[in-house]
Amino acid sequence: MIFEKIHTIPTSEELLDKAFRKASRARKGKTIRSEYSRRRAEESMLLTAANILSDNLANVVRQFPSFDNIPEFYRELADILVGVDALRTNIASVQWAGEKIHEVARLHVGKMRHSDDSVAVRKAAYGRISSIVNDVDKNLRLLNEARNKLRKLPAVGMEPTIVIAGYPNVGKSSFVALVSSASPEVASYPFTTKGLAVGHFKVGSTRCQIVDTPGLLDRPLGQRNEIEMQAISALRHLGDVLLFIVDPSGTCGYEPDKQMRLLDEVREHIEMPMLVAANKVDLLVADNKVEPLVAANKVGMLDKIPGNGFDAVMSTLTGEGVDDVMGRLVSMMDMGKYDGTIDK
Ligand SMILES: Nc1nc2c(ncn2[C@@H]2O[C@H](COP(=O)(O)OP(=O)(O)OP(=O)(O)O)[C@@H](O)[C@H]2O)c(=O)[nH]1
Ligand SMILES: [Mg+2]
Repeated sequence: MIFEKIHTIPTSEELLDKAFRKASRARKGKTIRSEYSRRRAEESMLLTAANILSDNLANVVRQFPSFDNIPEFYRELADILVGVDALRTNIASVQWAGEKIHEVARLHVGKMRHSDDSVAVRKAAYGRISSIVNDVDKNLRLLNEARNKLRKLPAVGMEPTIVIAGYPNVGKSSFVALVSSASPEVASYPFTTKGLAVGHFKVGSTRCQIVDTPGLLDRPLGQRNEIEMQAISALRHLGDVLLFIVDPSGTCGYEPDKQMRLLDEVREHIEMPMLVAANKVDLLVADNKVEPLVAANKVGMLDKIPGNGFDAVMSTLTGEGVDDVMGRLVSMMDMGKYDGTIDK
């Protein structure tokens, strides 16, 4: 994954400590017999510190990929999570600091030649350099925060892909955990899943992926939070087919009507083959003591869904209907026969 390689970004204090410590060590080895040798020692101390600092700052800059050349999906996620423009500004400040340090060091080496107190000149240079580095401390910290968020993004491949969507708490992660190598957190509260997770399964010898997304609420794009936006981004860029899960029992905490409105909205904006599955039918069966399909009908939702209503009915608790849903998704991708193989 493109953001995985970014190392922890040091603070200005860490950078300065390291550079000045190394420079002092280099200085200690030198014997001072004359003013000339003192000046040479001070000069090399200053240049050592400046080189270490500018190398380290350049290294921070180099680690971030060029956001113009990365896949659209990752660029959009980076924008959602940290803001690509803000990231660029921070990177530019750090780059500027590295260049400025070189300039200050060169200037003071020149000054030393015309001064009879090379130690004082070196100290003045250290002061200027410290303040340049301290000035970008906030940028370095922001970049480190960005780095921590970006590196958590899953590696997404080019394999055939199923993306899951639905309201919070309807059983999306439960489904992914059943059919793939991923083991996302499952819990009885909304927005358990806060980012994207990718699991794998196999059809014949072909590796496929399934993307678990955070829950979406039925609300305008502008009101969506960072967590929801990740799901939208996955829907827009990743999937070959979309599994939309509905919880007609309402135990997810959201009325079926609201879930249906979200389904309409997704249909409107996402152009992808879609399968709509009603989950948690075990609850409906338990309540109404009827067969699952009849139970789904009883909720009176089939006629609210454009087209033919639910395409499938399942329970990710009992496992009932899950293979059927996967079988259909796989055939929608023209992949051959689904046999339930999980790819580790
Ligand atoms: N009775 C019943 N409960 C289920 C079923 N599937 C999931 N649950 C429960 O519903 C709750 C939510 O499940 P998750 O898989 O975490 O739901 P999610 O859609 O990933 O939720 P978010 O990540 O918060 O959007 C958990 O308490 C599950 O145990 C089901 O088929 N039947
Ligand atoms: Mg989840």
